[in-house]
Amino acid sequence: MAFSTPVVWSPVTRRHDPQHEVWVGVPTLGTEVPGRVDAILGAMGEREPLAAHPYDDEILERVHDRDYLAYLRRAHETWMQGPYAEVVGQDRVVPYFFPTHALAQGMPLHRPAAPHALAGGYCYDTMTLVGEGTWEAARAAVDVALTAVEIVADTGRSAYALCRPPGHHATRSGFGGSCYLNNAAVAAEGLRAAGHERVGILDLDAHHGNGTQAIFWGRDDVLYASVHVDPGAGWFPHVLGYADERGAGAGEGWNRNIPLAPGTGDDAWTAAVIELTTWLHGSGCTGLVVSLGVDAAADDPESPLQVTHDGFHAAGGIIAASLRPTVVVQEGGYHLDTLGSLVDAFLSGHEA
Ligand code: SP5
Ligand code: ZN
Repeated sequence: MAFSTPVVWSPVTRRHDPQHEVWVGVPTLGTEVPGRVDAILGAMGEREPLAAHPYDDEILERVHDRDYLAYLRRAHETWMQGPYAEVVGQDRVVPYFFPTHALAQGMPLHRPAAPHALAGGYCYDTMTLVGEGTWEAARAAVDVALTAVEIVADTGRSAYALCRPPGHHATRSGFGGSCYLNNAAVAAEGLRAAGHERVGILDLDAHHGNGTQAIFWGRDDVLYASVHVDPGAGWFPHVLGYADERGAGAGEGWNRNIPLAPGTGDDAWTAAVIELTTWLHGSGCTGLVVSLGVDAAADDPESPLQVTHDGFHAAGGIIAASLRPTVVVQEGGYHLDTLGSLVDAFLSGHEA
């Protein structure tokens, strides 16, 4: 092994324990569990684990609206002032009312007074519950990402941010898809602040990173490129992630999506990784953030893609050969038995 990637983590990320995801109206067992942290740490071998340092909100506020951050920081406390735990046994924030365009029809809406109505203005699905330690864990994951950025800026070599909860579905002002704060977007802004004028984000998670795409949609200084399962085949995030989404305004042409059919395996997936990496490199990016979800793996319960350990190993190598330094940020990946070895496969390919 030529190089051993530093692994940045925080024990505070274990404090988010959503227990359930409400899917089609029914509480199902949560998939984005605290044990994911330990499954990954346990597979890191000789790599050095480093505890995250605390950072202020300066970079975080470049990514998320202040109003959103203020809401999320207090969301669980506010919820617990309502009667929900007592009346129905619900001690986690779950929206039930969504002020969509179909409701508003262009009229100005008032801010809802009730916490159970307020939640739907920020959370766009019913699967992303906010509990006691959610804010602390999500905020710690941001520190994990920023510490990895600092290592990359100091050493010029790659670092791995073991972020949890994941982030790529979080928009400037909203959460969903098990994501609250967009760690990869924060890492990209961190690289910009460290002097990289143009940064690429390569999203390998099985699901399209609609939040990251939204954050940089109108910008030409952070490019977003994603390979994922085709939302048009019925997969989350359903309404975004199509190939015709190319950005707008200054961002026009600086967003790329490659949706793949369910069942797609290593060959077509790694070909997409090559295409997107080549595009980011050719577009003048000098720093890279990889949104490393490993839920595209064949055995993952949340996606129908069929990528293997060899595929992730190859992706790590493709990226290392083309565009460095890289901040690797953990996103999804839900099969606890293989989660760690899939991350190890990517990092080993990146180090070779
Ligand atoms: C970061 C990430 O990978 N987020 C994935 C969000 C996709 N979730 C959609 C879940 C669809 C239904 N799954 C049923 C699970 C039952 N517990
Ligand atoms: Zn995913």
